[in-house]
Parts: sequence; structure tokens; C-alpha cells
Amino acid sequence: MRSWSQSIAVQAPCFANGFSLRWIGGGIALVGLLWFIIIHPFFDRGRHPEPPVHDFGPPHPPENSHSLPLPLPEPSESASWPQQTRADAVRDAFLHAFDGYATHAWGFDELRPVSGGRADTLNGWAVTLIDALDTLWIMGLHHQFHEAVPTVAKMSFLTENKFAPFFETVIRVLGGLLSAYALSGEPILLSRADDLGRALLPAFNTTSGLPMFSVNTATGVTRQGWTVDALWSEMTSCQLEYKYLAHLTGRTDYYHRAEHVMDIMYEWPATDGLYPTLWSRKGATPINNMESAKGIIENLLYLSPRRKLLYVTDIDKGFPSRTLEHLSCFLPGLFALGAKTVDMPSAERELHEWAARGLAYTCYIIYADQPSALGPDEIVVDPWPPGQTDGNPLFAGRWVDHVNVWMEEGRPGGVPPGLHEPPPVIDGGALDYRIKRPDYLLRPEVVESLYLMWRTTGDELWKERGWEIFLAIEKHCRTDYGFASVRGVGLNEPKKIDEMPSFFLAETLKYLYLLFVDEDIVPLDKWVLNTEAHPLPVFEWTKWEKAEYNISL
Ligand code: DMJ
Repeated sequence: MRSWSQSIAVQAPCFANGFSLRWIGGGIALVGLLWFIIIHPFFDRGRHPEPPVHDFGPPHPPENSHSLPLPLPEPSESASWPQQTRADAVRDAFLHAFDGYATHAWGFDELRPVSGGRADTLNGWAVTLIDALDTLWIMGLHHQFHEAVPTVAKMSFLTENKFAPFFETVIRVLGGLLSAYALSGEPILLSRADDLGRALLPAFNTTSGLPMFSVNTATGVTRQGWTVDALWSEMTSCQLEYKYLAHLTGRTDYYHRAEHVMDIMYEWPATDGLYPTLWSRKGATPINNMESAKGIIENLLYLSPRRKLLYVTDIDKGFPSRTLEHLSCFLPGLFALGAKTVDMPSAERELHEWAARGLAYTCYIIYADQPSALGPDEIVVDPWPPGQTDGNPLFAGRWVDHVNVWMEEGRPGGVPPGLHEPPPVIDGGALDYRIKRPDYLLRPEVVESLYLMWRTTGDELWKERGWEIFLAIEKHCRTDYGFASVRGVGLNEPKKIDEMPSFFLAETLKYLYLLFVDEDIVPLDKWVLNTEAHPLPVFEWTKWEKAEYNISL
């Protein structure tokens, strides 16, 4: 909250645990499915409020809005579209998704975009509604925002028969409420955030103080998740939310509980700033380790063997797995932000800028490579051929080695390895990776990085790439009711999946809108976006807070 570097530190855990996030998502889906099949019919009726009596009807564009320019153009003719018109098209997509949710799933967690049904996939606290509040505000849809507030005002976060996953609930619901409060000043949203923040606090009641996976908000009983130990992303991604809440409410417990997690991290002798991904809640000690890693840039960035695309992967038992997940595509944006805002020697900054550019291009090209122009959720990059491993098969293709050689040779061609931006593979040409998970799940990470690349470099090309992705989403994901995840991105016509995750409204469409809108609505030196893209304001700690929390800045 206090600085750019802090926001980067808070987002970083999501990278280290891309793998674990996938499991979290899978776990939620499985539990949701079992719940839906077995228990849902008994609990469902009458538990949710009816949709509001006022129907959301046709979209209510904000004053001074341009008329919506539908139908959308074919990609070939789309390059000349004015930016503001593109922003309007994104807002129209958001309104379509939000209206579908409001009409068919109001009060439930998610809309089923293919069938027009609805489902509770998180806590049954209307996560799509809360996740979407700040996007409504940012897009100028204040009428819809105010229509939603009474539902949030009447909501109870004390649910006896459910366990709220701490990480997902903090980033989506607590973050969503706080951001909506910060943008609108609507007091009830702060009050609800305070209720929820307090109800989730028992998660921290462990021997070490590292939070449990989930908490029953009515009883305070906690549970572990798919692993007995704590995932780094889950236990650390609560800093922005709890510290802002402490600042707004004056409740010191919020700060101390969250900061205690950071104290454990500060005290851990991390190797090159990399932390183990699994921790024991009992002893606050790591379960696994990454001793072979000497930092993200040095050990986790690789080049693909033929097109020399720069990608990030994880180290599994000492070897690069060569897996690139869509979830990890937030990393280029992170490097771009860091290079712009964190004090560092110029050579290091240059390296971070290169990493940002190369990684962002790869994250974009894995969309552009596909006949659908939508990116897969997971790929595995081909290994380097045996003859090209320079005698070191373990680190073949390691980016930093190639950069060092290029520098020693006097920077031939002027373009560093991994930044050549080869064209997409079309018409069945050979990819230098295989698709492991061919789904596009409406995720935000790639457009998030495109937005941050545009904001930090001013290079219009990032907007063009974002526009291509938006057109593909319109073409393949739009349904009568909203937008659907799809399976089979390598096909001309991927198959729709009956799911519209809340982060599509909270993140994907918000980043696309911010990419195209003329004004800098969320200036990045005044707002920090949490890992669910909820902007929270940068603020100064007061004198008494500095004394209470031992803050020396
Ligand atoms: C979102 O809930 C957040 O971006 C989270 O950090 C990662 N997973 C999803 C989007 O893919």
C-alpha cells in the first residue's frame, strides 16, 4: 500500500504458486460439482434473494458515452478503430455479462452462461456481484452500482454450513468491497468489509499465525485444504486488504495478524528472494525448497528451442518443468511495474525491461498462434535438441546464459535474446510447444500484462494485441446470457463450457477497458491493484499508526 515495491511484493506470491492455484481452482470446482449434485436441491430453495424488483433492462451507458458500435469488425478492419470506441465495446461486453448475471443469477455466485442457470461456486455470497462492483464504478455504470448496493447491505457473511476459502474470499470479496468503498465512498461497503474481515480472522489462529485454508465464518472453526500445509500464495496474499482495512477502521488486530505473516517471511533466509511454496503452519517452516534457484531471472526464465520465445517456468526437483501456465502471465506486468518504479541499477532495470517485454510477447503469441486466437491455460515448451545444450542439458535454453553470451559478443543486432518477436504460427505450422490444457477460462493474466506494458512503455502495439484478444473473446465466448469459458483453443470453433468466473468481470474486462479508455482512470502511482484487480488507494499511515505498527517510513 505504501509503495510500488510493496504492491509488487504482495502480488509476487501468485507467481510462485501458479501450480498451487491451479489445484485450488480444481478443488473448488470439484467440491462445487459434488455440492451441486448431492446437496444443492435441499438447501437451494428460498436461500437467495430474488433478483431486484427493478430489472436491469437495457444497459445504461454513462453520460457522454459514445454509441455502441456493434457489430464488431473483423480483425483485419479493426486496427483503425478509435481507442474510445474500443473502450465502449469492452463496456458493452461487460454490460452483457452483468445483465445476464443480474437477470438469471442475482444473489448467486456465478451465472451459467450457456444454460442461463446459476450456481454457488464459492461461499454463496454473490461473488460475481461483489467482484464486479468496482468495475461498474470504473466504467461509469453508477446506476447499476447503486442498484447493487442494497443487496450487499443486506448480505450476511456468517454462514454456518460453509467454510470460506481464506485466499479466494480475501482477494475477491474483501478486496472487492474495499475497492468499491474506496471508489464510491459508500459507507455500508466499508461496514460489510469490516464484518467480513472480522469473520475471517480465526483463520490466523494457528500455532505459527500462518492462516488456515478456510474458515467457518459463523463458528470460527477452520480447516485445511487439499494439502495439510500452507501454500505461500494463500497465506501471504492478504496484506493489501487487511492493512487497508486496519487503516480505515482503526482495528489494530487486522494489521498485526497480517504483518505477522510478513515477519515470518522477512526472517526466513530466502535464497535470491525465492521462497518455498509449501509451509508448515505448525512451525512456520518450509516443507519444500528451491535451493537450485537463484532468482526468477537467473533460474526460471528460458527460451523455446526454435522461435526463441522467452517464457517462465517452475523448477521441479531441480529441473525446469518447461510448463508455462496462463496464471504465470501476470509476471511480465510485474517486471514492467518494477522496472518503472523500483530503485535499481540501470543494468538491472534494463534486464527487467527486457524480461517484461519478452515474456509479455510470449504470453500474447500463445493466443495469436491458435486458430481461435484464444490462449491455452497451460503449455509445455519443447526441450532443446541434444546437440544444442552446450554440454549442460539441465540449463539448456536458460535465458540469462544467452543474454550473457550476447553481451559478451558485443550485443550483435541490438536485440537481446528472447525479444525478437517472431510472427505467430499459422496454417498448421509447427509450434515449439505442446498444449497441455486447451481451455481458455476467461482468465485475466495476459491482458493484465498487456495493460501494464502499455501504461509503462506507451507502446501502442500492446493495445493492438489486447484488441485482438478482445475480438476473439467476443467471437468465441459470447453467449445469449453472458460469456463462457471454452475448450479447444486449437480449433477454429472451440466448445463452450457453462462457466463464467467472477474474475472475468473483476479483472479481464476491467484490464481491457483500462487498456483502451483515453483517460488514466486508475493512475498507477495512486492506486494499487490487488491480485483480483481491485484497486486500493495508496495512503499515508498516520502518526499514531506509525507508532502502533512500528512503521519507520
Ligand atoms: C483470479 O482469481 C486472480 O487473478 C488470482 O490471483 C488467480 N486466479 C484468478 C484468475 O485466473
